[in-house]
Amino acid sequence: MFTDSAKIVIQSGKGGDGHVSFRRELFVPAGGPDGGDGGKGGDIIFEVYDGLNTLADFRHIRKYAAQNGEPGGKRRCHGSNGADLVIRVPEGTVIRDDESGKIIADMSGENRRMVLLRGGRGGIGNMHFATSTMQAPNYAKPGQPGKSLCVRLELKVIADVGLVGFPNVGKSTLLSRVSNAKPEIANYHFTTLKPHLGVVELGIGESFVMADLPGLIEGASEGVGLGYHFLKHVERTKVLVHVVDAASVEGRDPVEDVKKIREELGKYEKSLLLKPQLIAANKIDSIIPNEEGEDPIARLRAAFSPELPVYPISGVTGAGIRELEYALLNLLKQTDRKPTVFEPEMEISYTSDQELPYTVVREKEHLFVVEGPRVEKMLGYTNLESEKGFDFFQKFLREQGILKKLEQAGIQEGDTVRMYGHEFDYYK
Ligand SMILES: Nc1nc2c(ncn2[C@@H]2O[C@H](COP(=O)(O)OP(=O)(O)OP(=O)(O)O)[C@@H](O)[C@H]2O)c(=O)[nH]1
Ligand SMILES: [Mg+2]
Repeated sequence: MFTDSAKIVIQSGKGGDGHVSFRRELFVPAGGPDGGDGGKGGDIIFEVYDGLNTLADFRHIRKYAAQNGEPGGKRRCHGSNGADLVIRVPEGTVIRDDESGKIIADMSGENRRMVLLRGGRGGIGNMHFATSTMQAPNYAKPGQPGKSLCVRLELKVIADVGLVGFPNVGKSTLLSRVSNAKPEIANYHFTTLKPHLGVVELGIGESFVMADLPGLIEGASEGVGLGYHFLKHVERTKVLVHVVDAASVEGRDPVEDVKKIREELGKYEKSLLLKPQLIAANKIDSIIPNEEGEDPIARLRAAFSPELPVYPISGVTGAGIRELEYALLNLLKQTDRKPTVFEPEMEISYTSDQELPYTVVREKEHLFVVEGPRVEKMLGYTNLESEKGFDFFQKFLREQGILKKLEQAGIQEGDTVRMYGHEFDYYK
C-alpha cells in the first residue's frame, strides 16, 4: 500500500547530569570540587534521502529516540554526548506538529538536513560552583530534559505538471502515453488510488515530471471520497492539466466538469486557481457529433479560452499529444520550476533552563542550612533589612520550592535556617 502520511513520536536525548565530587589526593586535605559536566543529549535530525519515495517505513516503527547524554564523572570527567538520531525521509516530506497541525519543517528545496529536536544540554558539575563563600558546593546541575513530540509526516508529490479530472476521463492513459510511467488503466472509476509520476522527455534538457492523480469528485474539497487526500499533491505542481472526456463516453458534460473541478480546487485552496492551467480535451477519437452538430471542442473553447487554452487529444491514438507536450513545456518555461517550499508555522519551544541547584541540609536538631548559587546570588541582591526586600526573598524561596524542601526535611516553627551567614527563624 502506498503511504503518503505517517504519524510518529520523536524524542531527543536528555542531557547527562553534572557530577558532585571532591578532589582526593595524598597530602591535599580538603580537595576542591571536581565533579565533571554531563554530556549533551542526542538531537533528532531529519535528512532527505534520495533513494526514498514513500513514507512506508514509518508504518513499522513509530517511535524514534536519540540517545541520552552520560552523566559527568569524578576528576572533571565530561560525560559523553548522546548519539544523534538521523531520520531519513523522501524529499518533499512536510513535518507537522500533530496536535496543532502546524508546519514545523518542509524537507524540500534547500532544506535537506535539519535538527528538528535539540537534545538537552548536559548539566554542569560542581567544579563550576565553587565561590569565595562556598568552597565545597554539594550540588551540580541536572541535565536538561529531552523533548518528545508527536509529528505527522506528509509526502507531497513534487511534479511540474499535475493531471486533474473526474474518474475515468483518461488521466492515466495520457501519462502512460507521454512518459515511461506504467500506471494502471481500466474502464472503471478510481482505478488510480495513488499518485504516479512520469518523466516526459522532449529532448536534451527539455523534460518535465507529470503526476497522474486519483480522480476527483464533487465535494472532494470537503473530504467526500478519496480526493481530499490528494488535493494536497496538486499544491506542489506548477501547471495543471484539466483532463476531460470530450466524447462524453459516460454522458458527462466536459464544460461542466472543468467548472466543477475548478470549484473544488478553489474551495480547497484559492491559490490553486492561480496556477497556469490548460484543458486536455481527451477521447477525441470517439467524438460522435450530435444532431445539432455541436462540437465539444468548440464549446470548451467558447467557455474557457483564452484563459484556459484547449488541446484536443486522444490518449489512445496519440492525436494532439505532441502539441500538448510542447504547450506544457512552454508554460513551464515561463514559470518558476522550483517546487513550492512551505514556510514553517511554528518553532519548537523547549522548557526553560533547569533552575540552578541547591541543597537543604539539617545540620542540627533545629538548624537547617540552605546552599546554592542562586540563593547566594539572591541574598546579595536583596536588601533584607527592608520589609519589601524580605517579602521578596520569601517569595523567591517559596517559588523555588525551597520552603517545601525545608518542610520535607522536617523543619518546625521557631527553627533556624542558615544561608550564607544569614540566619532566619522559620515561621509559617
Ligand atoms: N476512446 C478512448 N478511450 C480512452 C482514451 N483515454 C482513455 N480511455 C479509456 O478510458 C478508460 C479510463 O482510462 P484511465 O486512463 O484509467 O482513466 P483515469 O482518468 O486515469 O481514471 P481514474 O484513475 O479512475 O481516475 C479506459 O478504459 C481507457 O482505455 C481515449 O483517448 N480514447
Ligand atoms: Mg487513473
